[in-house]
Amino acid sequence: MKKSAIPDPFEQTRLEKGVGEMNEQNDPIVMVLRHKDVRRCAHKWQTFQSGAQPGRIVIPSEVAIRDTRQIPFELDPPQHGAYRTLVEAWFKRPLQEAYQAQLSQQINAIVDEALSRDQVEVVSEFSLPLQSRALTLLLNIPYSEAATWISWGTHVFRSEDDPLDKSKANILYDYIDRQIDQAIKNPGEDLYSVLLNSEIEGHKLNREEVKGVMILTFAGGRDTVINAVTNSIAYFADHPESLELIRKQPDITGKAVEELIRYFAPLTHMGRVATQDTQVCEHAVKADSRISLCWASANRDASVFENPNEVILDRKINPHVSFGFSHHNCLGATHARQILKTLLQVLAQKVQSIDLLATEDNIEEWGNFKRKVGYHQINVHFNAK
Ligand code: EMZ
Repeated sequence: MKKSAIPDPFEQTRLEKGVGEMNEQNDPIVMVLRHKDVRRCAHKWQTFQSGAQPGRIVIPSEVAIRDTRQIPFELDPPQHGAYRTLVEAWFKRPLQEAYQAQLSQQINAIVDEALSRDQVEVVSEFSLPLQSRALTLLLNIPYSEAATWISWGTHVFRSEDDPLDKSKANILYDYIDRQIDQAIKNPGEDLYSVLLNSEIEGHKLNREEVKGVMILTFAGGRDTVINAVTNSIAYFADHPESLELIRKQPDITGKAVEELIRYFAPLTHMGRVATQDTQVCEHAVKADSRISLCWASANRDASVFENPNEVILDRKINPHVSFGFSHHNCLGATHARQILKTLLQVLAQKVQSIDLLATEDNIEEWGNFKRKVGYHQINVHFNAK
């Protein structure tokens, strides 16, 4: 098996039962594994809600480390729709030419720097700075601010030996509080100021609501984007012919991005809380217990994807659920897609091949399932074209 491969640990259970089981912080979870069921349950917000206690739909649950409701992520219709509509246009800005030009400049600079070095540790020296710098565009704030975020490391709620680190969460919370204070004093064109000035159902967004959107923006697109970028580098290291293919057929870049995201599934699953006794695949789900929508498993469902464990860069039909499904589909997806598209273009243009020197896999454990989601560390050498 190639080093960059991401195996599917759910296959057998998905075929045999359709659901897996796990327990996390004394709170059992029924994992929904089939593509059809994942999409169906994502739709049924009356039965499987997002608006439970803040932090509970995240796995591992963050109820012990935060109270602020992330918006619009931890809301259900119809409230969800009102907030979503409010922020949607802002999060579509990555479609603008000027945004794309700046992003391309940033990614060119990171790749140039990587090419100039003997060795690069991709997670901390490539993907993390790339993600943080790109986030300055999404927030529309000065580039220099990225240095602070880089110093936080790859996850804002987790540290190396603590999967739920309250002191780390507080660093983000205090930081956002200070930024909101500044935006109140000196309003600008940044996301904080825009939110503080927005109205919903006749009232100005309050501080807690602004925080809710900002925390989601920082947390939701961090380890996910870092994993997607890192896994892409590993993939191209193992598959120089794929880089060649994109070089020769740049038109497939969009499809290639979708396929890599399907295969990587940077976020393994997301929870929901049952509002009533119900069932999934004839498996009982009790009121107030959790299910998980397992995007990673649904993406390998052979009844939907031919050769699901292969990366087929120009895959024609690709209804993957890596960005979730239904009304809660990822708000940051436009930004994430643009990052990956630009990365692929720049790599194809400037990089001949990538040597894998050393890797340490990041393996998640969910009950009996062990899933590789990315790397703790991966050292490579980039060879210029
Ligand atoms: C939450 C979540 C959102 C959570 C789409 O995912 O991402 C996780 O990484 C965070 O820990 O708080 O934002």
